[in-house]
Amino acid sequence: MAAQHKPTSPPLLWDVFCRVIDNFGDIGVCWRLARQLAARGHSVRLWVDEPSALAWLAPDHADLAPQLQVLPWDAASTHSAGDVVIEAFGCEIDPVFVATSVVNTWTEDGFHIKSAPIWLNLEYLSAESFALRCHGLPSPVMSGPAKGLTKWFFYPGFTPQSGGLLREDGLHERLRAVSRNQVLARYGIAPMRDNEVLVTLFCYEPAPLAVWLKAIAEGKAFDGFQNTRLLVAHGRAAQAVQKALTEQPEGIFSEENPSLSNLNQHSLLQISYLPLMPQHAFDELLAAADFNCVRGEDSLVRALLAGKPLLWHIYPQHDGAHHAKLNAWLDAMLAPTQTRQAHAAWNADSPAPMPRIDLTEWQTWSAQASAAIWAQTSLVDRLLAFVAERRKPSENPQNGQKTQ
Ligand code: TRH
Repeated sequence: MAAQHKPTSPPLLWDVFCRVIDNFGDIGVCWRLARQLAARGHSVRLWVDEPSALAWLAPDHADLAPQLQVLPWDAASTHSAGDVVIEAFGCEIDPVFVATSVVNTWTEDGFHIKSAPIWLNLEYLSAESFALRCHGLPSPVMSGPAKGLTKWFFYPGFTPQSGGLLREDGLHERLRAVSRNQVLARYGIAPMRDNEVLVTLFCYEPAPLAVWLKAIAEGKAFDGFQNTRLLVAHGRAAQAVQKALTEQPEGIFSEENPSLSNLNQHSLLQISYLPLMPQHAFDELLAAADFNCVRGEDSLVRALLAGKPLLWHIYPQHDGAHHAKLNAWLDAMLAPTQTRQAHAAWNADSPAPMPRIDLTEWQTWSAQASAAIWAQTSLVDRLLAFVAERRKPSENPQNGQKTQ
């Protein structure tokens, strides 16, 4: 576990802007970031266009005000920027918000920028080489009300050269204290039986889902385990499972097991559908399980931190760019062959058989991948250091820059 860092800068006012495109990842990441900054003593304004998911994802969010305030995106037009402005995932804010906080100074040859907010674009998580190349690069603003200012690219990532991963202080201890049967009891689920594997499912619509459910129901999915307890996350994952149970692709069922529609009576596979839960409960669920199917961005990070075997359903992009992103991640994580094969099948565009999973080998890999992440500093540690560096007068290219 990496040493806990003390704040490297005095408390600052941070503006985090979040546009919810779809799913829960945009607000999920922004909320974790805002919360972790506030926990380090900073003041944070989270400007969000669609905050409804916070009601279940962070039911205590209102209790954290005034240090952490959740504000409507449009209300930013009546405010000016604090010390640091973060545009999450290139969400394009009105540059006037930043420009009105610029302090100019006059010399004989005109106005110069004396101080300005540090302006960052927090990018999507990727292990691809472009992300490492672009991490920390400046992007000068060439026109408009913010002309003369600089935006900085901040790329999260899996290596010490990247922007790191979000991880709050105290998480390691909290995850280690998780009791599996207590977690199950929260959702009214019976304790685990012997020789039963606990699997969580948070995914989009994986092409081999029906085939894999059949393999699980036949006790063929996990080496050495006959029985599976499957906990399905609310929303798209639950809909995908229900669809797989009712609309089967032809030819995948044998005569003895013609349909999956009565699976809950089947002794080898028990399915439970979970409610939407707060992020801290979601993290604990991942720590309690034997095998976590996660998706998108934030749940992938959480599964890595939990250190349990994980299978990633990457956010599918129309141009197929997600395949290169997936492979870059598998390379970065030094994934063994069976893990690569399973990820290739799980993320394929059409149904492909999933390999039988050797949980012992998979656990060895996951534990190593997790340890490599835990040995590094967190995203917030690196962000604070990055901002402190940019706030040094000599390091900030916009300081002293001539304005119109
Ligand atoms: O919801 P996602 O599919 O989000 C995705 C990704 O972020 C993707 O990169 C982005 O482009 C797309 O949205 C728009 O998966 P992700 O990233 O894992 O986010 C899920 C969040 O929801 C995460 O913070 C965990 C949280 N969560 C809970 O807290 N409780 C729950 O019950 C569930 C199901 C999720």
